[in-house]
Amino acid sequence: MKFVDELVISASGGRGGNGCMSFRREKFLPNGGPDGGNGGRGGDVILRAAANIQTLADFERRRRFAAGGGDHGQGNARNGKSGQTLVLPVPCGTVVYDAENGEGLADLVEEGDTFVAAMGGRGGRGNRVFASSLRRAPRFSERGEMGEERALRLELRLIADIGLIGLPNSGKSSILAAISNAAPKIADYPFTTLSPNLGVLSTDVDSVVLADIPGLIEGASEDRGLGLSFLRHVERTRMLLHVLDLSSEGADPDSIMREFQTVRGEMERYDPELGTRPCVAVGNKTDLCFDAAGLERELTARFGEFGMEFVSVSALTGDNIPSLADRVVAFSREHPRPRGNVRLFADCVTLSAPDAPKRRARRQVQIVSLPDGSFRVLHPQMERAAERYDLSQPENVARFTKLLRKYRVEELLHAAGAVAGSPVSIGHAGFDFYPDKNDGQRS
Ligand SMILES: Nc1nc2c(ncn2[C@@H]2O[C@H](COP(=O)(O)OP(=O)(O)OP(=O)(O)O)[C@@H](O)[C@H]2O)c(=O)[nH]1
Ligand SMILES: [Mg+2]
Repeated sequence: MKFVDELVISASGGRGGNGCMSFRREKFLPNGGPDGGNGGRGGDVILRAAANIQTLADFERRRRFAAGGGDHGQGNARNGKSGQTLVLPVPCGTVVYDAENGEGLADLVEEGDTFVAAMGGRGGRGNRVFASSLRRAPRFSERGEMGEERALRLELRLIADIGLIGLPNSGKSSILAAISNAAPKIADYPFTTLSPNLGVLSTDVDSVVLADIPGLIEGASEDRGLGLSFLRHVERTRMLLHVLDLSSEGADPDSIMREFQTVRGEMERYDPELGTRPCVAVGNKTDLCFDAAGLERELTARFGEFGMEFVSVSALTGDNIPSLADRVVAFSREHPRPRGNVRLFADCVTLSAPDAPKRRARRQVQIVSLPDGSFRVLHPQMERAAERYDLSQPENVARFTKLLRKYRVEELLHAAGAVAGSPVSIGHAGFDFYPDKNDGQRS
């Protein structure tokens, strides 16, 4: 399957169902009480990390996702059903950003990690709820809220313990195949690997995940070859295996060290932190070497000067592969993956925690005067109210007016220069400003 590791999707939560205005009507009960039910909550769009997915390719075909709307409330006190939640599986290691401002929102690392991409709207309340001893026959109900709408940028950063890096054709994929369960494509030309491969090396007790990425060449930081972007998939590893071809023509310790420095330089240009990551140099293709033992001795000494270990293997014959595998497993055991704090952003939520609307904070009303002489009232609560209150019902107009008074919108509009007849908008609702009557009147 095609490997895709970055894209933008849009998610919209379902609309809440409308509350119902209705009164009980029965044969011998002509003036029954209010019995309009509540609208159902709109469904959420949810991203959930799944271990069996390796790429974001599924999102290439479809990028817009909408959860189901809530059903409307009905008479006879019947509440509407909640809208269907839409769960979108993503690979482990998916980082979620707000596509508009670039803010990091969530990092879905472990299987089952969940993020609410777009919350469904609340259902409107039916008139039954508004009945009280003073108001026996409320003739109004609320409309459902719109669901949240968001554009999200998804970026995959694979989660692996060990990363394989090196020049093209050095044998990274061959080593991955030799020590793990992976069966990547292997061929004797550069850039055989075009997208990362993951492999699992299992032991009796634990398992180690290795990531093999496309080869790096000199100038990768100027986008030569396949560039450096695949390095993001080894950023989260805890150790690197730097694979070196010991058999290339004229290979001697000097040229091998130069090759090592080239790849390392490119990598550090991408992220200097990768240069400090524990790293084992792996000389490959010993079967083709004339004096493998001599080369090994010399390179062990040279890498030793850097404080690095050197291991030589042949991925083809399997020579010394078991000891490389042991080395990898031992490292992984000594440096277990930190749980919990590996996430880039902490606020992943799980579905089991009820996601109470978090948008309750009271904010100040802001009035914006527009060039066409109209005014816009900015205030989350009032905008939502304008959406909820079905203003074709006169009692709702009265309730809304009360809210305008509470927030002293009339005074604020005055101060902003509104005069009688100035058009005013709040959310989707439009009014003309008539300060002397009530606070505003629906146009
Ligand atoms: N003789 C010999 N050939 C090897 C050995 N390891 C790999 N090869 C060969 O070297 C070639 C390149 O191997 P790959 O594993 O595809 O190399 P790679 O580093 O993944 O290459 P890219 O994906 O292009 O970066 C293939 O033809 C392999 O069969 C080895 O130990 N001995
Ligand atoms: Mg390869």
